Amino acid sequence: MTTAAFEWGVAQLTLPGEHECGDKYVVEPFEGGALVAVVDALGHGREAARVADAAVATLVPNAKENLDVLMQRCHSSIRETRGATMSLASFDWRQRTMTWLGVGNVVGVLMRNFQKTSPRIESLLVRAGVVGYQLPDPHPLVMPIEPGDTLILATDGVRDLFTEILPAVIEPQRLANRILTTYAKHRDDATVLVFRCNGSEG
Ligand SMILES: [Mn+2]
Repeated sequence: MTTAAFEWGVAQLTLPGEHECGDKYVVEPFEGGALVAVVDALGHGREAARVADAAVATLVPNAKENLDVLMQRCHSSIRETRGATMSLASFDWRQRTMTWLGVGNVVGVLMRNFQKTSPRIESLLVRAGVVGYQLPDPHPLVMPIEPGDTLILATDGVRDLFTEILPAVIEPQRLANRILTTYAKHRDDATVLVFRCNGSEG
């Protein structure tokens, strides 16, 4: 999907034998920015899907909120469940920033615009914990972004070696497909979300 401000794509695989995927994602634009998130509920199947849905239902209507607030609200809304790992990114087009917060093992990689010099690929720090069970002190990180910068989020059903095929200057949906095809582990649900900034709301 493409808008003036961004372009994105997602590729997912459900664990064979299961009817529902326990990985869920959010791309929710709001005035001046967008929230991007990937949630991986522990385990798989229908029960995992319900937990991930509950987190998404908390994120979407509150997309403009600060990430520490969002993480705390998700923690409350899925308490007493198996819990989830999740990574959140909030883009601010005017400030040209991305704020990042990850708890658990949803990997985040920021691939810098190809015109720029190294480092082109930055791995985003995630904090140990399980949302809904054990939430670490959330310390969102704010980083500057440029048009063309690309965020990649991947759950642990994807081998994190995928950075070896980056940077690839292809449209986000094709990059998501390529990463999933090459790096899916096939023993868990797997999700790759690719989100590229275009820089303005037009
Ligand atoms: Mn997983």
